[in-house]
Amino acid sequence: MVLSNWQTVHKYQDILFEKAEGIAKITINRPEVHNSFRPETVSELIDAFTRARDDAEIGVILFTGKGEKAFCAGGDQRVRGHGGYVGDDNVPRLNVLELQRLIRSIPKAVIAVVAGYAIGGGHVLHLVCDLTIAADNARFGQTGPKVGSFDAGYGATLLARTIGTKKAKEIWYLCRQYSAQEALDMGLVNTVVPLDQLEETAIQWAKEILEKSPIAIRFLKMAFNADTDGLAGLQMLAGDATMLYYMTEEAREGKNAFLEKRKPDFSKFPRLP
Ligand code: S0N
Repeated sequence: MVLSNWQTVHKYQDILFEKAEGIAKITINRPEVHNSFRPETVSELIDAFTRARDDAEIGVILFTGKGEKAFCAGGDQRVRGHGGYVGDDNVPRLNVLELQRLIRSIPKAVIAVVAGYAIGGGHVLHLVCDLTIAADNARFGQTGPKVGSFDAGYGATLLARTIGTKKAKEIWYLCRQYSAQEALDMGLVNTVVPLDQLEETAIQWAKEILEKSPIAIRFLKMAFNADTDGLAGLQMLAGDATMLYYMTEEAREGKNAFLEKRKPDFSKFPRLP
């Protein structure tokens, strides 16, 4: 099923942000450079993902690239300067790291929808998404050591967690490209579909997730983060536990007692095993 009722949520220069039926679609719209990102692209992505996170109507986010040739070819090498990628403000930065953290911390499923190249920093962007649906023309790989860069954060460590350390080292040390089928075989993507079925498959997966309990999905995602992200991951999981606690009578008793200037009575709440 392809949705025909996508509505533009917000207009940007480098990206598209649409939504329909509980699904957000965020698209890098720079096909002329294989959807590589400059600092402004990343700032817009951060803004769109933040809006999608805060929109209670949205339960699943699809992240994709315009056209069939590339999901994203990483940082725009034309603006790589001394110490980072240089935007209109002339400040070098690596703000894509902030975007990686944001995608992981959004308590909703984020699905990378990959046609063509997912290379360099673009490969890391699909990696940090919860799921990846690949078209049969997708190509995966890292280029860092070949082009004078590296992502030793999630780019290396989460890759090792995902496909194993030996394979992750091969990908980074040799800078080869891998087909969609090879990516599937190594557990780097969830499924491979014909290119012309990419979007409809993504929507089908999104709709299946939307039928599930949002709090269950939220806690599962945060538990996966807690496993990989140490105290920062635990903080996200704990934050969600607090959110749930605020919804209980027991937590409300504490707040109400304070506001009513009385001693809280927690005796009526069970101490379950
Ligand atoms: C993807 C490749 C293999 C495709 O090859 P193909 O099919 O032959 O197409 P091309 O003719 O090469 O490309 C089509 C047009 O697109 C332009 N283009 C492609 N990629 C980029 C890019 N990354 N930047 C700018 N332009 C790009 C081509 O130039 C061409 O345009 P025209 O026709 O006008 O010449 C091939 O394109 C390829 O190898 N691309 C480069 C891939 C790459 O090396 N990416 C950068 C890797 N590094 C990062 O992504 C950095 C990430 C990052 O920010 C970071 C984060 C954390 C820590 C560190 C870093 C860090 O700085 O590394």
